[in-house]
Amino acid sequence: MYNLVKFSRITKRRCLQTMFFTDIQQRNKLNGSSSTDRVSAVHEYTVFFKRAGNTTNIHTTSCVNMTGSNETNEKQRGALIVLEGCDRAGKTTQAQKLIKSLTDDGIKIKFMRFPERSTKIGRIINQYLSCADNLEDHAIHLLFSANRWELVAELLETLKEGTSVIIDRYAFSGVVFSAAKQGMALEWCKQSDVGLPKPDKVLFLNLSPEEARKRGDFGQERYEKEEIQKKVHEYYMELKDDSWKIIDASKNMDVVQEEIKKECLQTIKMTKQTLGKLWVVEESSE
Ligand code: NYM
Ligand code: MG
Repeated sequence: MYNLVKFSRITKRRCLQTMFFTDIQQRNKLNGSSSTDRVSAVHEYTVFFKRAGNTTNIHTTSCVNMTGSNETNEKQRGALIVLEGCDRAGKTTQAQKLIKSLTDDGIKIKFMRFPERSTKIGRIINQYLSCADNLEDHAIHLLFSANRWELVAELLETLKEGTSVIIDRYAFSGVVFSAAKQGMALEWCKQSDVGLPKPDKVLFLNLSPEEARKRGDFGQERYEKEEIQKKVHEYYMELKDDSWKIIDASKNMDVVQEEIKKECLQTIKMTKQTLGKLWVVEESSE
């Protein structure tokens, strides 16, 4: 119960204190004794973690334990790999080839994509993207984010059972496409996705606007315009960190596929048991 908390140090502490407070109140009610105050709850909380020798650890984890503390026979979790890029970079084609090729090699793999248009929220997003409906910029941003959160349980379950997941677009798309709009700050756009499972690897299919233009006209969906794509590209570059690998998507399709597959295999091989949380700052001490 207490090993999954991975917010900021202060949020974690408050959250645990509240859990203790509720537990103690519940216990007192059952015992017929008087209700406790918050100070006593905080005291019990401190004593509990000191006794468990866990005071430092509880404040430093910024990850999800995928196995549970009592299991001796740990099952290796699957890797979480995300494909990102501007529209027309070839993500969907590459993802489909990749899934087939990894499955043929006997690797347990599942494909997911965002937006996932089949859910209730996804249907609203689809209406918005196809310009059949209009929504306020912040509101649609939060719906894109909600569409990821509604599938987190399924994602974690899949990883836990040892299947790797390849996702076509994730929170990075959520941030960059919204931030490209007037009055939408990048930092604000990140907030609703803070704490999502952090990908082990982000493969960014990089294609310049000039190369994208050579691939023919954009589609009819919202955002499929060169000026927007340029801004989207700039914001992507602001988001990238050490977990990103930039792949030159202008190369021949098979060459790109080979590079993507190599990165995936390496990521699957190197995957550690703990899974990070997106944009949660790691705390090193209390
Ligand atoms: N998009 C995608 C967003 O604006 N926010 C998001 O959170 C996500 C996941 O939807 N132009 C945009 C990027 C794309 C569009 O994506 C649909 P696709 O991969 O063409 O279905
Ligand atoms: Mg598209």
